Amino acid sequence: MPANLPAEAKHKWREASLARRPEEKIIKLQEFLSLIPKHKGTENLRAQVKRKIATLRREIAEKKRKKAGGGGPSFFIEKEGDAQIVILGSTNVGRSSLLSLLTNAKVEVSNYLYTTKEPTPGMFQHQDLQFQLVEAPALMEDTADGGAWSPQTLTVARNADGLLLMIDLSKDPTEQLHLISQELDKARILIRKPTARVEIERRYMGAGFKLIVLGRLVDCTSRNVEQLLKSYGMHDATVKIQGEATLDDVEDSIFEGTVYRPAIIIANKADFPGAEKRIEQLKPLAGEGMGILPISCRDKSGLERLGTKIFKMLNIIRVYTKEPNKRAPSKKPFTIRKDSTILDLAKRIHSDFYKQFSYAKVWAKRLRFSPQRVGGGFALEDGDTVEIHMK
Ligand SMILES: Nc1nc2c(ncn2[C@@H]2O[C@H](COP(=O)(O)OP(=O)(O)OP(=O)(O)O)[C@@H](O)[C@H]2O)c(=O)[nH]1
Ligand SMILES: [Mg+2]
Repeated sequence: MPANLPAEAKHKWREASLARRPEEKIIKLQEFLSLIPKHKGTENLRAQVKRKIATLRREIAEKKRKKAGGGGPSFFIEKEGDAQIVILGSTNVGRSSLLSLLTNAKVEVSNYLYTTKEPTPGMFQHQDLQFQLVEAPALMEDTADGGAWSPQTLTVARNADGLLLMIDLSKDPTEQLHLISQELDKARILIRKPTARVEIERRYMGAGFKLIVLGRLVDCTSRNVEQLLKSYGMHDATVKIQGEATLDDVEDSIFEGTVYRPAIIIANKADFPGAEKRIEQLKPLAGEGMGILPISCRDKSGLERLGTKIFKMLNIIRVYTKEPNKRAPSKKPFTIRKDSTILDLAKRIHSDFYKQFSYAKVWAKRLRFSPQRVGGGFALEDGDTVEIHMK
């Protein structure tokens, strides 16, 4: 709950957000940090600003290194395939073992602690989909606060499309899950769907302030939201609110704080005696909606279910497109958010398809006959084949 910053601090934040060069931004952020009153209510915000400064420092260091032509660990893993999934967990839980079983990545599996020191990607083929798995360096106490190789570990998690939270069943799972939750919490990465979503889009100077409330404001009025943003110097912005949002949620999003990443718990080393009891222990901790997949990298058990679990977690569907004059649909599917319509798909393919959309033909098992001629509002499902016709 960052609320009630002094005007001076808000002003400094504004300067920091306008700073272009990272070096300059760091200075402004440090000044901002010194102006935030120190109490429980600003704890998260202060941690977040410190992390931002640490990230910027890394970026500068990486740029310098690249300029000098040096190699070394990369901080950011370019997304490839249909989704990027980051494997998070304490050291020695078996992250490298999983990565090397499922992908061609060359990683070292060892009984030594902290073997993996940089984010390492590999491609995992699931049916006709490709999931890029990234092993993040081990999480440890206070990773979010800048210890050891952080914030690298949590930055890769933040950029991911989904997370695998890996637990070692040869040890007490409660502590392990607690550590992961705590560090994700500090890094403002939610693994449960938030009730509210606030998007703030800066607009060009003079464009004015626009508030779009698709959900509901809980403890404030539109006027309060406008005042809050203006107190941060944001006079030209579009604010979109979905779900039920409090004024704190809005303020939070000014700092680009919270992101939501879907997650599954991977309970590894299920071959250990007593593993079953520990899985039972995990269940209430994971809570509703969070899947737990017991696996053993040693016995190679449970792995066959991972692809489907990831696919479900991502909340996406596959749609195959066909050109009107071709017989076969594309081999490679489009992946698109569940509950998308034909028009959403058209938009994804090309803006022309969207603008000049006329009708579509759909081949689908659930239809009584295929192809069927449908309009733009037709709801897509996994496995549908679509042929779009333009005006
Ligand atoms: N019994 C058993 N041992 C496993 C299993 N999976 C991994 N191990 C062992 O656990 C140790 C650590 O495995 P890694 O895959 O290197 O672990 P990591 O999480 O990548 O660890 P760091 O990168 O060092 O932080 C190795 O000795 C593995 O052989 C499993 O399912 N069962
Ligand atoms: Mg490793």
